Amino acid sequence: DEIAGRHSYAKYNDWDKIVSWTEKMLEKHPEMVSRIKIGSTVEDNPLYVLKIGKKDGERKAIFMDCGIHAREWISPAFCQWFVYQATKSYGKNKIMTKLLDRMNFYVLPVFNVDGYIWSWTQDRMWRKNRSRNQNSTCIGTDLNRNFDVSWDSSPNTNKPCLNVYRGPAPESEKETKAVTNFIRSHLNSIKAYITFHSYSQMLLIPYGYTFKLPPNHQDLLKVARIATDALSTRYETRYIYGPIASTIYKTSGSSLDWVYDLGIKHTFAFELRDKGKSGFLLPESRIKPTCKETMLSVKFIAKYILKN
Ligand code: ING
Ligand code: ZN
Repeated sequence: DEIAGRHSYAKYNDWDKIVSWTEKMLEKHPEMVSRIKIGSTVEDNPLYVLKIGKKDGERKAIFMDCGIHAREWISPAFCQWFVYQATKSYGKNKIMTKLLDRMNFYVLPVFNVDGYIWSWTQDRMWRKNRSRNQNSTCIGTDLNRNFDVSWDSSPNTNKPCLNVYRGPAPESEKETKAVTNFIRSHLNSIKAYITFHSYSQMLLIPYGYTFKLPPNHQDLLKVARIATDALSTRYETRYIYGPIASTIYKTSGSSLDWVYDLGIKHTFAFELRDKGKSGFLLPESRIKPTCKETMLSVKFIAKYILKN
């Protein structure tokens, strides 16, 4: 409405604006966009995945999620930008046309909806979801420690008051369950998984729960190298890349490791801008540049997936 202002790709948009934006995308591109409700949150908000691409027949697909952590606002901004650019450049940009003719993108623009709302209304630095914990007044589970992969193996994730609390059990959270059910039921088509975080300027590959390297490490490393090279061509933004454990820190129960061990052998996590100057409070003036350079990287990964 007038007072609250309109959706903008150059601004951070609250949850209500993102929901109406999904509706606008459906109306604008009915032949290319569909919206799938994959579940709901603790506070009964819908979890929407946008499916982008041709609707007939089964195609290779890439699953992307944004906003698993509430305060990382640049991440949902990128998912919105991706859907906008992809649909807008279909039939105009050769590469995007080819990608959308031959594959589908499943885009979850906000994974942690309740947390995202909380970061807008109560606590800008909120990270976790908003579920109640037994025997504790502290709220929330870190959804990126809640996946059923080496769950609870790092000792610092077992207390409800911690920012990286793993939850009471693997997939205990409705948000995690919705995503894992969706990915499990689309295992035939999903060939790659990309998850977007901020901040640090990194492109991460498996594993986080171990220093061991996966069998296709060399391939993943090569893709990450070329993808970060592509990203830097636009504004010379420097990204480092490598396995989660040795590049950022050891983690257990992350979505990336879980998807990888499920059998989807191309999984990537972006830590978007910046390197700490503004951190989670990345100014709105940086949204478009960040999205534009990241798009180059994601397009490269998609081309690679299509070929291989
Ligand atoms: N960083 C991520 C975190 O969950 C990460 C790093 C990404 C770990 C992907 C495992 C997998 O801690 C932030 N900033 O959230
Ligand atoms: Zn994060």
